[in-house]
Amino acid sequence: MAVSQLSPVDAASSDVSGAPALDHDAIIIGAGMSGMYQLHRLRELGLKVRVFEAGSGVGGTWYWNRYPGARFDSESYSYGYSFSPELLAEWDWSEHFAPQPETLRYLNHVADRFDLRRDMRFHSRVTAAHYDEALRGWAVTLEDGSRHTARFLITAIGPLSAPTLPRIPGIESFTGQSCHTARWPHEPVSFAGKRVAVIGTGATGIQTIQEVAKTAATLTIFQRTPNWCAPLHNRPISKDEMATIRAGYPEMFRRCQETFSCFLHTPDPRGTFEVTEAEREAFLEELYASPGFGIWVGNFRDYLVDREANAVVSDFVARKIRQRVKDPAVAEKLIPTNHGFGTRRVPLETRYYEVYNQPNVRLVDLRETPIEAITPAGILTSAGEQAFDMIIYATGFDAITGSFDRIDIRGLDGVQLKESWAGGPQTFLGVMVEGFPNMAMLMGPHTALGNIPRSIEYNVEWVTGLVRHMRDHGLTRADARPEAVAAWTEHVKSIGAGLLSNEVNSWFTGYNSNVDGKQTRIIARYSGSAPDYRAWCDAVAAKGYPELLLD
Ligand code: NA7
Repeated sequence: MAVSQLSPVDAASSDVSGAPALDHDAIIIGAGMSGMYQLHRLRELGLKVRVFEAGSGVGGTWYWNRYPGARFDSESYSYGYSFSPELLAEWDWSEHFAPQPETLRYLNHVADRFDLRRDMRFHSRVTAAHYDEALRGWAVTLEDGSRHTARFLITAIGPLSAPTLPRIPGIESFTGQSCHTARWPHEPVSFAGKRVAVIGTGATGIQTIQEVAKTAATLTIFQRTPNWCAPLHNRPISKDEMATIRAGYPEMFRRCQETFSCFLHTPDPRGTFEVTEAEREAFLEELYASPGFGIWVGNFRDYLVDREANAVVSDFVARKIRQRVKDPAVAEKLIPTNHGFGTRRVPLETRYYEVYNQPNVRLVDLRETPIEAITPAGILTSAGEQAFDMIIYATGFDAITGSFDRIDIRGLDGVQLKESWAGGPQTFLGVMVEGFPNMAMLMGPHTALGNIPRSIEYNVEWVTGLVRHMRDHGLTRADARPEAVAAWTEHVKSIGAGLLSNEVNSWFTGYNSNVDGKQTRIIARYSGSAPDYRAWCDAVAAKGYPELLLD
């Protein structure tokens, strides 16, 4: 079927039914990993697609997060696209956990290879997207005021793309250099001879700190809440090893489809107390010595729901921190006390704890001495002022719903998405929202995140399948039925019941101390298994989408 039968993009002013013409079949917001792949798939269907991207290039997360030390915490080869055998055949990863510049190169290579840029517009931040029933489509407004219409609106805006600065008085007054990690300059930044402050000790802060500590004259780390970190154990990939990895791709991607969160690691079938103490200790030692997320997502099957089991794992990691940090008082400050291991995203590190043994590094515990202000010269805590040449804000994101909140998205009757999600997101499969016809979310709230590229590919395939179904049946409007949204939202809630991570303030639970209205925890993610998630979605498609109102 030709494009014009799906939507009247070729018509001068109106289609055969008299409806006003649309500029595009689909508008995708964002040229990160999900937007790139969605563009590719929809173009294969013959659709006219436009991607709007705020940045100057492709890559999304890997475009924006160029801070020092940024890299994969998942095995590189499991974190690329799997859809193209040619792409898999031609791309070599240089490290088991690739650094950001390599990943950005990879995504640029993908954009070149599939000629994606010709349908992308950069420097084009979307400020508003309004559904228009007369169009049976969306009108998208850019920062420059221009307006663009399409049948489908596909958000590929990322769960971690709306950076948040701390709400500290005087933040604008600082006269040195300062930067949020997700807005890092494109030019190289030198720390040599500089007095550097880092605020924030999440996964980003940890990667930044271990890098900056190598060259800064002094590095002062402002920590509000310590996180449980574990060793990354990165190493280069030799040519021979890459050949072996390549030969094993089909098997590896099959494994990713079977594991709980699509990672190469998956929970150990044993319960924490089903083994002897010696076996437990040996297993934890093995995990601590192994690369990647194994210690987090490949640990005993019950430790993320059973408090006692969790305490055992936490105690093991606490002992490691005490062994690695020479000053016992500093070690205690680095050991979390308000949440157990694995209940927040576990930052992976390379000699992070050893940084605190360096003479040029100092830890400031904000629970003891809170920041009172940023001053022109530096940072004022309750213990006094310290001068800096540079302040790095590794203070995280308004996660999962934040990127939606920053666009004025309105559905039927002008209802604003932000308003309708004020009490927490309500979705169908994390993809559709009732009252927002023809809008599909990639990596939206209530989807299975896990190994994100794997989840992206599945999400994109599902959305592509829906668009294909509509094209094949001459349908121009899809909305989620309210009962389907209620049932899915309830399912997401019930599946998260009992998870210790849902009792903790973190981006997993949509908590952000720096954003108004985000100081309550919500169920933001689908926390069941990825195979279960796919089974739900596949069943919907196989039945012909009865949960959607299609016409
Ligand atoms: P995170 O994990 O949300 O970490 C943000 C850090 O910044 C965390 O340590 C926060 O402490 C700290 N923070 C935030 N606001 C403040 C203020 N106002 N004062 C002091 N400290 C503050 O974000 P990341 O960028 O590290 O990681 C996000 C994800 O990106 C990561 O999990 C990966 O999946 C990739 P808090 O814990 O709130 O006390």
